[in-house]
Amino acid sequence: MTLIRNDWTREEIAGLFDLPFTELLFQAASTHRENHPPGQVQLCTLLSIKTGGCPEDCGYCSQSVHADSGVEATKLMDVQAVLQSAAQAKDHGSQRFCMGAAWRNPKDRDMPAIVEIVKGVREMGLETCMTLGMLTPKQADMLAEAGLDYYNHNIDSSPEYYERVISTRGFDERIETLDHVRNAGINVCSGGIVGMGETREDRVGFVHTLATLEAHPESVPVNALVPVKGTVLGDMLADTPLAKIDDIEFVRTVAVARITMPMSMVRLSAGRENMSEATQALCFLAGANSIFTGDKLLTAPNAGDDSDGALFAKLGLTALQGEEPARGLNPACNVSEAAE
Ligand code: SAM
Ligand code: DTB
Ligand code: SF4
Repeated sequence: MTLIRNDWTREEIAGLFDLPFTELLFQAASTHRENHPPGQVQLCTLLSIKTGGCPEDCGYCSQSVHADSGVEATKLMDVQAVLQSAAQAKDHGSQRFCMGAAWRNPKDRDMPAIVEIVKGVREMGLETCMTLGMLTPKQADMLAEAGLDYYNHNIDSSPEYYERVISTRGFDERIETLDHVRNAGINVCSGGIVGMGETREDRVGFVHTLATLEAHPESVPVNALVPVKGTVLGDMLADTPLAKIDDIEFVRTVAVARITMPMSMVRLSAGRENMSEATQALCFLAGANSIFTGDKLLTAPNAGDDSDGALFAKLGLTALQGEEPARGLNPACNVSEAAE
């Protein structure tokens, strides 16, 4: 097993990004093989359980009230309707069911329904993941008690670039919620978005933040910005197409995440719809071992089961089976425990 470190310096991470591409990929693929079954990719399904009308001003998001994206606001879905969707996801071969709500934070009055959903989805034998915005320690404890396996809360970018994309909350508040999730004993899912107009240095700072957390997130989603018309970043990208992230630079980010966080599941998340098969194949080689399946993410279209099935067949990839650590901290991601 590879040594787990959380003392990476920015210089070291910048050095990885700077490696000749084939050397970087070789290192990332080697790290991947040492720690994960190569050729197996975890399938996750996303469901938006509360869409739109979010008071936050994240410049990339179609669900912000500050965006003019045409996404309609809905109330929190009925528990039974969520469970029905989860059952479908399971039938389609998903291992993990991820539920997202367009909230700054859940209100205490929402928690009983959320708890019921977590319990119901878990009873079906699916891993559960939720992303509901900022949590109080008490809310994190309630989710833990309900049996939530993962909580997704992205840091999105470097601390410096974060404040250029979002003004209604700070980077430190993101880290605070991650602490509450960790302290409650829920596995942490945290990553970000590449292609928001950030620099290479910001991508270094983004990976550096995650790789120097006391324990690495068990899941690290790497999203490519899905440019949505009516959002600040979607419109910026439409006006300046050259700002679109270069495919090779995207693959480099995946590779550096894999090398610095060897045990984590690195998820090739949003943006696959606009990615060639060859770029996705390079991401799998670079150590991505999880994807979202189905034809929809939260509000944006996704590649869809048919094209994913064809891609997996072409690449000889199979769905990850078998047990991941069911619940609680993955000791392998924890620097102090891994060193023992
Ligand atoms: N409201 C909660 C929050 O912000 O934590 C949960 C939902 S939010 C939609 C979950 C994540 O989706 C964001 O943190 C962001 O990383 C990602 N995301 C949202 N819009 C995106 C887009 N247009 N392209 C890529 N990723 C996006
Ligand atoms: C994550 O990092 N990516 C997913 C999940 N966590 C919740 C969300 C992607 C959202 C893409 C844009 C949309 O569907 O609106
Ligand atoms: Fe709201 Fe989350 Fe979208 Fe930000 S990313 S506007 S917090 S739903």
